Amino acid sequence: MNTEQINIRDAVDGAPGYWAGPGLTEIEIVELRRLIEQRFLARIATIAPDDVDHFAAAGLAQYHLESYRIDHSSVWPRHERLMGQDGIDFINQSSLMYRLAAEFGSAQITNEIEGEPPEVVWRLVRPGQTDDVGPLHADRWFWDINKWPTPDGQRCIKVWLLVNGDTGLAGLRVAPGTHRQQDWNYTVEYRHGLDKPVFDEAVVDVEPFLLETPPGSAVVFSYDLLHGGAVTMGDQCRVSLEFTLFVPQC
Ligand SMILES: O=C(O)CCC(=O)C(=O)O
Ligand SMILES: [Fe+2]
Repeated sequence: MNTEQINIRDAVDGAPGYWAGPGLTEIEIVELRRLIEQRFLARIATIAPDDVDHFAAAGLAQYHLESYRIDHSSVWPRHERLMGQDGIDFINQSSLMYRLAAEFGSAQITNEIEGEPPEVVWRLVRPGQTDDVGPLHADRWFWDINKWPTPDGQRCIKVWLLVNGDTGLAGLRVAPGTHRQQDWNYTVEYRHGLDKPVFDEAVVDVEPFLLETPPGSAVVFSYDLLHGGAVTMGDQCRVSLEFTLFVPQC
């Protein structure tokens, strides 16, 4: 489904449940890559100071060739993949945020816990690593399970951005239209400090597909849409960014 022709709000609230298209300009994406790499190398410097040069030379795209030097899953829990204030300011001033605020009325980056400062999370998905992606889910499930509140008159939508990766070989899978059906069965499991939904996509009649997202692409989607990461194919890491927005209720 080509959603690029429709405006973002109509696609998210309409039949597809998502919009995919150009999100950031080339100049913006270069700057975003730099901001993420800075965070990435700062973390490496604290846990493997002698290896920083190897990781710096490989860069984010070739991180998988050096990741044997560290314990990937313990080094990169969610709280170690947060953008700093400079990254949040950058997103807030981006062309995409202006467009979203104009289309939805207002758009405010939030945290997954009300009252906390805004959060923007980046993600590294290495080629061929099935453990680097999670199962299909709707983001609303996390809020339902954890009883996170939404301010009166507001609702959540999600923004996902591709920073690096091979188009058609890496990125996000979506199941169009699934935001209209909200009675999915999932179980809850405590993992990485959080109650998380566990869903078996093999037992339901949905056909998620990988979106074609060149770097700089944005996917904006309903909090009820079933989606998930795709295992990275090709020979470079997928780097993406995601954040939740509070926007006015329809
Ligand atoms: O990028 C991924 O692998 C999953 C992203 C996701 O679930 C989200 O952005 O809500
Ligand atoms: Fe998600």
